[in-house]
Amino acid sequence: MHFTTAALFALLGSVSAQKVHVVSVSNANNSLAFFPDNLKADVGDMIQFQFRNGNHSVVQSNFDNPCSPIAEHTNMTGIFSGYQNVKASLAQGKIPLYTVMVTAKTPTWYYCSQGMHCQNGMVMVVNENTAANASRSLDAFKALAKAQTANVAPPSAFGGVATNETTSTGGNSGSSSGTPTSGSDSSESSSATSSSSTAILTAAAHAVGVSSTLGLVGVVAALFML
Ligand SMILES: *[C@@H]1O[C@H](CO)[C@@H](O)[C@H](O)[C@H]1NC(C)=O
Ligand SMILES: *[C@@H]1O[C@H](CO)[C@@H](O)[C@H](O)[C@H]1NC(C)=O
Ligand SMILES: *[C@@H]1O[C@H](CO)[C@@H](O)[C@H](O)[C@H]1NC(C)=O
Ligand SMILES: *[C@@H]1O[C@H](CO)[C@@H](O)[C@H](O)[C@H]1NC(C)=O
Ligand SMILES: [Cu+2]
Repeated sequence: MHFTTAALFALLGSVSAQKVHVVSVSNANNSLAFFPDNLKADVGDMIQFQFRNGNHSVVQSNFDNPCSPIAEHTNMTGIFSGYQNVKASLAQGKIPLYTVMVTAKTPTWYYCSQGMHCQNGMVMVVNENTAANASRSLDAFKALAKAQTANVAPPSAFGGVATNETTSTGGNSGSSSGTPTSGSDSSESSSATSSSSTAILTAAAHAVGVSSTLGLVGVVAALFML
C-alpha cells in the first residue's frame, strides 16, 4: 500500500519537525516555580509541562491580570491543566504531563492557581518581549502577581492534553486520554511510540480535532498493518 505508507511518513515527518519545550512544574523540593520560567517558542511548537511534585496547576492569564484566568479579561479562552496529583501518579510509576501548542509569538503568561502560589512567584512567560515594552517583563509580572488579593482557577481543565508518562523506562509507553482531565490515568499505552512522539501525536490529534489520541495511534497502527 504505497499510498498509505507515503501518507504515514508525511504525517510522521510533519509532526517530528515540531519542537517540544519541556517545563518542569515544581521540583524535588516542591519549589513554587516553573523550570524554566522564561522561554522562547515558535508558533506550532509544543510546551510539555511535567508535574514534578505537590499539587500544582498551569493557567493562562494576561499580563495585566496575573493570578486570574485570561477569559475573565479578554476574549481568549487560554488553558487550564487542572490540579495535578503527582503523588498518586508516582505511586503508579508515572508523572503527569500537560501539553499545549504555542499559538502566538507574542508574550503568553502562565501561573499556578494553587493556594497563593501565583502571588509567591509561581508564574512564567513564553516569548517575553521587553523590546516592545520594557515594562512588560517577567519580573514586572511577578511584582504585579504579588500584589493580587486572589488566586483564581477556572472550574475545570481545558485547552491542552493531559497524559501520564511512565517514569521507570525513561519515557516509553506514555498513556493518554483525549481530554485534558486532571490526573488522567488511562492504563492503555502505545509501545510503538516514544513518549515524546506520543505527546506530539496527542497534541497533533488535539490540534486536528481528533477526540482520542488512541484513535490516532490506532490509525497509525492500522496503516502499518496494511
Ligand atoms: C533542594 O534543597 C536542597 C537544600 O536546600 C538543595 O541543596 C537542593 O539543591 C535543592 N534541590 C533542588 C532540585 O532545587
Ligand atoms: C489539589 O488542590 C486542589 C485545589 O486546592 C484541591 O481541590 C484538591 O483536593 C487537591 N488534591 C489533592 C490530591 O490534594
Ligand atoms: C478579540 O479581542 C481583540 C482585541 O480586543 C480584537 O481585536 C479581536 O477582534 C477580538 N476577536 C474576537 C473573535 O472577538
Ligand atoms: C507598556 O506596558 C506598561 C505596563 O503594562 C503600560 O502601562 C504602558 O502603557 C505600555 N507602554 C506602551 C507604549 O504600550
Ligand atoms: Cu503551585
